[in-house]
Amino acid sequence: MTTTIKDIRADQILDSRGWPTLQVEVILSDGHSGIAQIPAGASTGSHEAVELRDGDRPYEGRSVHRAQSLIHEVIGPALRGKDPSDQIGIDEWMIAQDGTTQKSRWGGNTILGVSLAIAQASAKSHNMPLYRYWSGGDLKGELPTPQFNVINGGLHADSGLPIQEFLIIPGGAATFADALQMGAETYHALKYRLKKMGYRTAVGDEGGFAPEIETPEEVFDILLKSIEEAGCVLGRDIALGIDVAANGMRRDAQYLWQGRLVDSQTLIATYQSWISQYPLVSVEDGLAEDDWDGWRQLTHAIGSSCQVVGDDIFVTHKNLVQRGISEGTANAVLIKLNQVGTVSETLEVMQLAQLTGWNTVVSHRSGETCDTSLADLAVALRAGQVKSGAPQRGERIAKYNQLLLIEAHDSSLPFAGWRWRVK
Ligand code: 2PG
Ligand code: MG
Repeated sequence: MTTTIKDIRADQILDSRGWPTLQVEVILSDGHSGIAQIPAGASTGSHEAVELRDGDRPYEGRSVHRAQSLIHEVIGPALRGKDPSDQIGIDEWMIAQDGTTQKSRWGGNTILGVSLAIAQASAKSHNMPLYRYWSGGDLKGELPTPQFNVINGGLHADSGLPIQEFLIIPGGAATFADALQMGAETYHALKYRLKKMGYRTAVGDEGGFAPEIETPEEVFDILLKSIEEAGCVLGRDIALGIDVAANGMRRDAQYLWQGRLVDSQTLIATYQSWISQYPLVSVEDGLAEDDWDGWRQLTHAIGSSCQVVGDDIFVTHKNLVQRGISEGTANAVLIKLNQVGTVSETLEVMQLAQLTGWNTVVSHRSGETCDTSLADLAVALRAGQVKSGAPQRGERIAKYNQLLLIEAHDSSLPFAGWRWRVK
């Protein structure tokens, strides 16, 4: 007897920032079920799938009871009896029923909740871990290199630092477990160093420290020392990355950078000078989402020695990534399931980027849950890299622990290591 969807249940839970979000559970006729919990961003791209929130209820209008009712009254009943392994068919049906370009009628959170819970349930029904189900049942996965966000600024902390994320990337590790150890030991060394220097060690939304350090250069210097203090060799074991999240600094055609208005060229020159001074190998959202010409110049200027990652500019959307590929806008794309709003569209974008030779970085959101699907996604699609905050805070660690356990239980999977040239 073929397995079918028997019921779909939605609940309102809280995310890591204490705001409401959705949990969706799909129950199958064979008794298996799958659960998805949906994250939320703070520094969002304007073309992301729109979240459906109540607007006029408690939690400052952020409740998701409308999404919950939609699932109970419309989506669940319509999908009852459908084959859960038909991910594409079900996702396409929801996209068509929503009928808007940014999923604003049903909500990207509603649609992703159903889409992801269906994948979880179907994997269970196939008696496979999710990463194996998503890789088509064979063993072609790979453990990703983590990017740990150890210093938070921008919209994720009130440190005053203009850059949202300072990342350490242990691409020289031999295994994911080694990479996690290097990341965690550096994180601890960083904490002792910050304390010794008189900075506070309170953390931001993604678990990175949020000290009131004046300039990015001082942060780089502190990071380099902490990496050495943790016994790692710079450039060989660990290199640096940043997520500037430049949308937040955009002022008309310029950028507000350390108290003054500057143009794209100034920022590009700044990144170039950092690359020549520090082992900086990845720059995410160095410019704003509407600055396509600037992005092309940025990639031309630094793309041969540095990973140029597009997040807000591409929002995990096929058309925008396609445009980026044709125009030479970047050489890597950040992948967030809830930016586009379905599993099948996310898989399609990853495959498109990889076919072109772009790097892919599977990412969490600043508002998270303990859902670990993104770890499985990174393994299954051989993303090469994953970004899930600091090695601290339960909702961030849940993803890293999932990767640790996948590696421990499946010794056939290789570790990605560096995916680009490191100077
Ligand atoms: C980013 C993400 C995750 P947010 O900009 O890359 O770190 O932040 O979820 O706030 O968009
Ligand atoms: Mg980003």
